[in-house]
Amino acid sequence: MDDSAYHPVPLDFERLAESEARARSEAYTRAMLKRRTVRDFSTQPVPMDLIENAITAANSAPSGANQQPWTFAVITDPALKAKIREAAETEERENYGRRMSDEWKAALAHLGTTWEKPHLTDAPVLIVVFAQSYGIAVDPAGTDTAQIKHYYVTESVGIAVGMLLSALHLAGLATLTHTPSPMGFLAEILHRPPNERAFVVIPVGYPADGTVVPTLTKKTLFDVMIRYDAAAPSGDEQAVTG
Ligand code: IYR
Repeated sequence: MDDSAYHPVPLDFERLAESEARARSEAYTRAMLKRRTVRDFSTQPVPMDLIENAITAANSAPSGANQQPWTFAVITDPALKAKIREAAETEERENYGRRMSDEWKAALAHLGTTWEKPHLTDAPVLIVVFAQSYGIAVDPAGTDTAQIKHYYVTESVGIAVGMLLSALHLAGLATLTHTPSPMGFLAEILHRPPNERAFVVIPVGYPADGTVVPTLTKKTLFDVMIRYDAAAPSGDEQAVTG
């Protein structure tokens, strides 16, 4: 290890009383269980500081080698939103009409999605998250650039997007995680550099009046969590079996 690069500082950590930890944990879980993906947005604008705060939270996400390989493009310009909608719908018309298998369309049927994407123009804000496949270093004179290898880009950006969705939800905003496919048009329309590829489009705003959402259930904790505890001492009446 190159020790000259390692300059640790004391951890700023607040150990919570268990009761406080439990209260916060339950409040967070309760709030997150109310998150729903929304597809019908009001055109009402949202305060930009809420968007900035959420992106600041997302930008604190852990990432491979702390390279933070992401860019959050925040679009409020109606003309740009219209361009994105048109390009997304062109791709999605192909997807729903030809490219998606019957099996895929059957898997989506309960969500009620179609090729039409009015949320791309109705939502007051679109956040397009770009993943930086590699970094670009510019020399001090600003004349030369070099490519910097990035690590665990997909994992890092996925974690940051999860934190972004959580932060936006807790700020009282509705979101949609939209992945038009292919997404190449986004880098083009938004003039992103060659190291960036679109990862997801997130319309953000308030639900339109009368918004409905699909009936969905989530897997239970017992479906998704497997415990590996040490076996209880033999003869212990309290042994956990399930
Ligand atoms: N990208 C398309 C189709 C789609 C695919 C999945 I997997 C979804 O969970 C939802 C939609 C669209 O946005 O309509």
